[in-house]
Amino acid sequence: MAIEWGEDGRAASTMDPVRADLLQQSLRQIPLNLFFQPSTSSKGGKLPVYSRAYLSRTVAIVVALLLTAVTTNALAREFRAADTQSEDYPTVQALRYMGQLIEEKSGGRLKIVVFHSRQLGEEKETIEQTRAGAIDLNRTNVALIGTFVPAMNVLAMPFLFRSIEHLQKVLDGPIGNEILGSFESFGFVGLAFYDSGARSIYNSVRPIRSIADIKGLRLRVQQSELMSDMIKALGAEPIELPYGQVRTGLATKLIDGAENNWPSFVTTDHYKYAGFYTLTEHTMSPEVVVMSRKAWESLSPEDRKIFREAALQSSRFMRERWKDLEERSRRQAEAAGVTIVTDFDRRPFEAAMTAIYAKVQRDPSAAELIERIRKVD
Ligand code: GTR
Repeated sequence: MAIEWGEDGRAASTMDPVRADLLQQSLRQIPLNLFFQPSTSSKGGKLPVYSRAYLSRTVAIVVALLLTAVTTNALAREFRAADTQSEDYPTVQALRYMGQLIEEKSGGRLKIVVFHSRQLGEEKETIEQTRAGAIDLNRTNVALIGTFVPAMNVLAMPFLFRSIEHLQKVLDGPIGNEILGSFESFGFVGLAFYDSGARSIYNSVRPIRSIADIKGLRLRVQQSELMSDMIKALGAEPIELPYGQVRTGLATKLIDGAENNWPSFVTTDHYKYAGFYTLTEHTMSPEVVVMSRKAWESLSPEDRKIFREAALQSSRFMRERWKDLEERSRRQAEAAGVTIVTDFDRRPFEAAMTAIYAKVQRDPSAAELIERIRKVD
């Protein structure tokens, strides 16, 4: 009997439960097959007789199969990673790159399978599943995971970072490390931050040049109380929708607009429905790669090191691709006729955020973190 191998070269028992079951069934069939072994000494209605050599060969095969199954199972492991973005988006590419590094460094024992384009569900659901341990890794935006890990909301605060350089300095330094370290009590392990540029407001109704132009617009926000509060404070009506429903929302006029960075605005086709993009750059909420604590606890200290290093390297990989994509996306939107408003009065936008800060700063640790971030120059 031949061992059944998966497409990726692993024994069937390390694959999904259906395949493992198939292997077990075939193992169970071996002794039964003995009764049908043609034997020269078995004639007429007599019971078959087996040679010692035949029996010991069969036992050896069974033992070898079981050993292969057990050892491969103990060593090789596949981790499921979720990302809402499409296959060619840099976050997905970066996760795949992380997977390659992990596979190489572990000699093929550890692999990552990336489920992009919301294959495992919308972002909020996948975060819940990651916390529960049903998904091993997740690349999410901090605004979404802020509902579960409060320090993440701080990174999504409007007008907190003075520039992308300021943001990067914070994330690459001790504060970034500390924040990544704060995930554990919430069921996650923070591995690395990914770039996401700045988010700006776009809509299909009118160019926004002043805060008055926003009044009354129905603007989609991520499923985040902070983001809803922010849009409300600007005088618009926030509509919380999962990422995958925004395009239809714009096409059917359920919403007038939304807010996002250049690559998301373009790769999702939102730019085809919302022709006015104002460079509000109201938040620079980065992306974060987290692992479920359950998966993390199952790793040896050496394997944890492999994951951490690979995540860090993938974040550099991501950074190299991001700037270029941002620029290309902006040019694509411009070429398609999107009006880009750069001359708008920013101060009233910032002033409108006072109540948001007051609410978040009620938590002393958030207040302290905001202060420390502001002091980084
Ligand atoms: C993108 C981000 C996604 C998702 C999306 C959204 O910039 O990469 O993870 O949060 O925004 O607006 O839902």
